[in-house]
Amino acid sequence: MIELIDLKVHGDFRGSLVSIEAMKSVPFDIKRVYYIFGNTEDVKRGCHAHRELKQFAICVSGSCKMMLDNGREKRTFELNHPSKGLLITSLVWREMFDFTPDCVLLVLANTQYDENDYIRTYELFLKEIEK
Ligand code: T46
Repeated sequence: MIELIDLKVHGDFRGSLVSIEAMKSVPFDIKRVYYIFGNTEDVKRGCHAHRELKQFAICVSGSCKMMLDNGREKRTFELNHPSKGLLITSLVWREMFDFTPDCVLLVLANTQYDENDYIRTYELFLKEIEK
């Protein structure tokens, strides 16, 4: 499942606040949070899929693009506002690129880090989605 979700912004004269709650704003329990920043110009990240992992990605500063491929269809999303989150469930190939220098990509995940959950080649990804 891939879904771009608009998060509620609590704004007033002081500024804005976005809250993300497990099992409410995102349909999973949050076990891990990581963020990506300071990317080299023209770099591509990701280039893998996950067997089980569910994630929710938000660009809390700057912007980047994320190409998502479920083996049948490829879609590219631009994450360019802290109120937009991209829900990505298992077996989706992802590539991130066009990071602005100020980009901070925050990712919430439903499991702890597990290298065995990664599918690192596109050929293996296509085999696993056919199972
Ligand atoms: C994903 C995209 C959106 C850890 O030690 N713990 C962690 O929780 C993570 C995510 C990474 N690492 C280590 C593993 C590597 O030595 O950090 C290093 C860089 O990770 P990676 O090359 O996997 O980073 P990206 O940007 O290609 O991919 C990351 C996530 O790994 C991945 O789950 O979907 O962001």
